[in-house]
Amino acid sequence: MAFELPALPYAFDALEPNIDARTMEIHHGKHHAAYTNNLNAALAGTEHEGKSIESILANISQFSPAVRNNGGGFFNHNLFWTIMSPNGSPTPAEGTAIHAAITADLGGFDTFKKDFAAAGATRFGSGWAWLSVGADGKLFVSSSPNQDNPLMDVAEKKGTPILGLDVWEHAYYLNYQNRRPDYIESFFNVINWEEVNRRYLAAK
Ligand code: MN3
Repeated sequence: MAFELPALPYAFDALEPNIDARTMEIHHGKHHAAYTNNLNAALAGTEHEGKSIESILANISQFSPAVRNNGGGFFNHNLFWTIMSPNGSPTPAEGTAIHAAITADLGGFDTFKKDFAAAGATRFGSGWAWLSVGADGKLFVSSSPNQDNPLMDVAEKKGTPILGLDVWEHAYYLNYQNRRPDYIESFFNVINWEEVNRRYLAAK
């Protein structure tokens, strides 16, 4: 079974004005599609064909750069589309598990937002900012280069990512040009905290 590009769960223009329709169309239809196709091509005819993406990422040090880059790209964008929503909100609802965990593990929402934004803004070149659940069950913020992520055995900080932000220029350059911090600020308007909370509970 080859990996398939998932449909976007909303229209290309649904996240306007925070993320513009043209960026979403190219990002999903070209970039994510290419990662998916290239991952399938890299696995075709090998013993790893048919394995889950999670099991491949957990042992990524044993794979080729093509599988690392495209497998990461496939997984990361699958996550990215689901944790955004046109009905998103800047903060998680009080009373939710993720709200309580951000307070308990990360010193409160404002500290989390500052640390997460800094992780994205200071990632040199291309990469991702992450909010993840560690093996100890606690939340942590990190960033990774290229299409790496915290599920990979090569990650500096390993865990289950529940929120990710793509800070590659292809994710924001049409609308924000070099203003990555403005893109990061706008991202906080469209976070689907219900989905992040669901992923948090599943990862625990
Ligand atoms: Mn991308």
